[in-house]
Amino acid sequence: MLQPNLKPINGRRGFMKALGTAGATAAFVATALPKTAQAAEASRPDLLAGLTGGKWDKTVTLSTEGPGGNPNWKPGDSMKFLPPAKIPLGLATQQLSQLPKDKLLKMYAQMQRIRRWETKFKDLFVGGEDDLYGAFHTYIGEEAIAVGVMGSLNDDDYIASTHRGHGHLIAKGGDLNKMSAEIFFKETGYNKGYGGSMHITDMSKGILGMNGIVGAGPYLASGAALASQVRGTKQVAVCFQGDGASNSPYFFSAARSAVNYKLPVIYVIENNFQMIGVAMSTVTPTKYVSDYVKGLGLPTWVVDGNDIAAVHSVTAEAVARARAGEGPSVIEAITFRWFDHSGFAGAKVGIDGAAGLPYRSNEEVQAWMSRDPILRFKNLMLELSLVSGGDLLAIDASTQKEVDDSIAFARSGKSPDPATTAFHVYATGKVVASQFFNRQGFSA
Ligand SMILES: Cc1ncc(C[n+]2csc(CCOP(=O)(O)OP(=O)(O)O)c2C)c(N)n1
Repeated sequence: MLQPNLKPINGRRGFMKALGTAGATAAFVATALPKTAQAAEASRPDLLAGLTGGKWDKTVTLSTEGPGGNPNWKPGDSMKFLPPAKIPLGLATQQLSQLPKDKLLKMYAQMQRIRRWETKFKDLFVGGEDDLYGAFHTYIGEEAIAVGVMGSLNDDDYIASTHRGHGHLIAKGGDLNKMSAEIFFKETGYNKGYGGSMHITDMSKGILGMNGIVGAGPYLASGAALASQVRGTKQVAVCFQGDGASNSPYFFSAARSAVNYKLPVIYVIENNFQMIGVAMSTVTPTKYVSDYVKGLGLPTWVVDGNDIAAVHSVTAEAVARARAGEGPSVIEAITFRWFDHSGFAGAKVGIDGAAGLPYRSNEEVQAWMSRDPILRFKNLMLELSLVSGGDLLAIDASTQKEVDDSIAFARSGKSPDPATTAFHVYATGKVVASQFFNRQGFSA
């Protein structure tokens, strides 16, 4: 379990000052962040070399502020928090090390797919060679949460995703070709080129959809959990939700009903400290976001979201409870996103992390990047001799090829015919009703 070193935190004043002095143009300041991207594996060890005894061996001041509500905090103070450089050995790593090797490699591959697919799109958006447009919220830096959670789910379990959902989709088995084609708005895409990043859905894989409505997920996942309970299928539903979404009243009311009905649902709060450019602690009166629902009497766990072993382990416990009919639980995973909220301000081709954003410092971004969830997982597996370096390199190459192939697939697709604009938008009442009644064993 993660026990951050809670210290008094910055108030609104410090945050507004940061906003005011940095200004929007600072988003494009030349970056001092490590040159990684395709050469990631080569350059990251250099970054990490400074971790032992170097300046990153201590916590850094977060301009975006950590979990709030500490009774000791005074406006203007700052809070220091950073997870350890290495995944700590303990129960969670023991459990992880007992997984079959092919499962560990699959989890690593899923993390690489997320990282490399989004990095590819970052380079394409920033490079400007393609006619790419629309929102694109990166998940890079948060991969251990989606993959750790999915590692404890079955294929037919449900997930409700968010606007920042590429990682959830990929971890649940989303098709990279169809995802890429959708970003290019091609008719070969998941939404036939009419949805873009934020509406990708794949019911065949239990993916209830990415969703641009912040706070909608708790109801969607709770509804799926109710359906599972009614049908007696033992499927579990997971709701991924940001710290911002967890401030929505929908979260509380969904969790309350889930407790009442003992629904098999798990709310996974991805606490990356930021809601667009607003510091989480400026609107969160409690120490952790998950504290909001503690009074309902359901389990709430806080874990290091960059530690795949911790996420996987706690999810396994939550899933076991849910399948046993013991009801819902909440996992709050502490993490950080490497890029801007949406789009690529401060990002460059071939470089990881966005620099010069007005609401957080480069130092902070770099410190979090040195806690790269993929590198930590990789180092753990090598340290425990669970896999070989060759296994991992082969996955790096094959996932990169999948990503590149998906871009070629997307480019080769056709844009949708405008005459089809109103297709696939509405279902007739009859179709919907017959689907419902058939499922219930009635005829329409
Ligand atoms: C109902 C609703 N209100 C406001 C927005 C605008 N909006 C988009 S993302 C966002 C912040 C979300 O923050 P969080 O839930 O913490 O997720 P994160 O982006 O940090 O992953 C907001 C307010 C929206 N999309 N939907």
